[in-house]
Amino acid sequence: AASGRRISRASPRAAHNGPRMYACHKFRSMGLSVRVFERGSSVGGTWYWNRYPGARCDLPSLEYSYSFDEALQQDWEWSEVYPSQEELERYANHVADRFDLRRSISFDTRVTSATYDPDACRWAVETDSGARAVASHLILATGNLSTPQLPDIPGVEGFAGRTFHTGLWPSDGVDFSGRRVGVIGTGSSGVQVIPQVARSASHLTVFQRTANYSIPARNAPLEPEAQAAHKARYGEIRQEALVTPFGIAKYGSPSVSAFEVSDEERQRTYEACWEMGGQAMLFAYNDLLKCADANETAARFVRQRIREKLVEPAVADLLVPTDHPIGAKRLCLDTDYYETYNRDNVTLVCVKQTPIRRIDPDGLPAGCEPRLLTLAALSRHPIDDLVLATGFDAMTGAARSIDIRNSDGLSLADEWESGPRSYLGLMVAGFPNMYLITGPQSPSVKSQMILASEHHVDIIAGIVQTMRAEGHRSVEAVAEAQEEWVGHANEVADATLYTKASTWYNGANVPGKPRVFMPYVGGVKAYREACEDVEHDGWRGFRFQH
Ligand code: NA7
Repeated sequence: AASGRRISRASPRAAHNGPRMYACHKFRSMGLSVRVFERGSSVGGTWYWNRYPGARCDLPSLEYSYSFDEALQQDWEWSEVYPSQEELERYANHVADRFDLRRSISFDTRVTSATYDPDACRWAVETDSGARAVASHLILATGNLSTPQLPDIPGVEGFAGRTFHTGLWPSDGVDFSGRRVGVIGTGSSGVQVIPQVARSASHLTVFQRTANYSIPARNAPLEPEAQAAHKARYGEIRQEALVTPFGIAKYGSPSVSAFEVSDEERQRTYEACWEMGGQAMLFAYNDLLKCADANETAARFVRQRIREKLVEPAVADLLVPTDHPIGAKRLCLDTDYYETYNRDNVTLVCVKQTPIRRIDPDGLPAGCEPRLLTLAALSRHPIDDLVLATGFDAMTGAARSIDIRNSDGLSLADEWESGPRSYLGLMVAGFPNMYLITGPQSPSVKSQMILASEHHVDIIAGIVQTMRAEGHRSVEAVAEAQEEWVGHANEVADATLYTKASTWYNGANVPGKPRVFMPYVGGVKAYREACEDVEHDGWRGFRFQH
């Protein structure tokens, strides 16, 4: 049992490993010399760090996996419809071994700085282990949800008990038996960890700021016949995924508005989506994330279903989300989340109107006058262990934490001070030979991450091939092309309901972070077409130099 990782605002950065492993494989196969720096002690990235009980991907296993190697996708057998952290970590280790990737990876190594030398057209990279590297191409595969965010609550670092952030979970697990545990945060991580902790803790107190919509995941064993049928047409299904809005074949591309059908038909559709579980609800109609009235039809349905799960109406009043459109915050998938609040060892404390002002070392979150609502009519609870399910400095946190400087001495952190700007989420004007994987203004977190990462690695490989063939030493995004793309990405986002909630998509969860909507939400299909056009136009918007 872990004694608890010391959590501080300078805690290590986690990063998503998917793109780095494929990049390593791809670039080595092109005859390039590759060096990967990895903060963790092994592969897995997100699935190495987020090992809290209940951690599970909210996309189907057969889709959330590499497509680059047909033998790999045929050989690997998934055991469940939605992959657990443990299975994803095993998969990552399998891929690392199968493609002999470890020899190119320096583990336990954090990149501290990268400086561009314009004469040599090279990046000089330094790390906290003293290892250095010089590279013609620098790829920031630093992840979108890789910098754990501590809540902005005084005292959180001085808490005398054990503190755990879901995104930095101890590798040897945590035993909560007989402990009084507090969880802050009810996003995807909180919704997954809360039912698990409730089972072993003597008492669990959940501090909720914003009630979220959560849908039953309906995870189940993956039947061998279903897996075989999927694999028989794996290639086709991958292609189908690429022409859907979010790169997920399972949910298809809705073509009908919520108001093009009768009330009865819409109700039947929502019932079917609820029974199917997962993210299906958001893909029922094509205007659910564009039209507030359409969205409300789905939101109303889900609110009612949530209410039905709760024994105590007063608890339901707090858990039913009312202040944002469904899907504007990442839709959560759960197993027994709401049912957990029917347990008599669980207390829900709403801290929206009365935020936690301070955490005392002895574990009494002070300052809030909580409306304690519980079946057991419990009052305030001392806490032995604190679980922070408080999310991440998303999409830019990891890249901005590295001291990356271009030839003018300008840092990427300064360049992005008023919000990130990039060309296609792939390059930043003024930073030659430096590439992003699933960067801001690309579909990234609004798509299936593994396919999105492979797509970006393939594009970078195409750029590098062009440079080799034509004898170029540097490539850079053209500032005007970047501005045009950022303008388009903002326009697309403004036409949706995503901007109607405070989320990590728009930086609202990090005090002082500029409010810029970061992912591209024009859809995977449109994005891929835009990238293809750019390539067919001789890499329009990229400037190559000898
Ligand atoms: P999220 O979705 O950012 O959730 C963080 C949660 O922590 C959310 O409920 C926040 O409330 C809450 N929070 C943050 N700070 C505080 C304070 N000071 N007081 C109370 N509550 C607080 O992170 P997750 O790790 O759950 O999920 C991130 C993504 O990973 C997810 O979307 C999936 O894509 C996978 P808020 O909503 O801001 O009011």
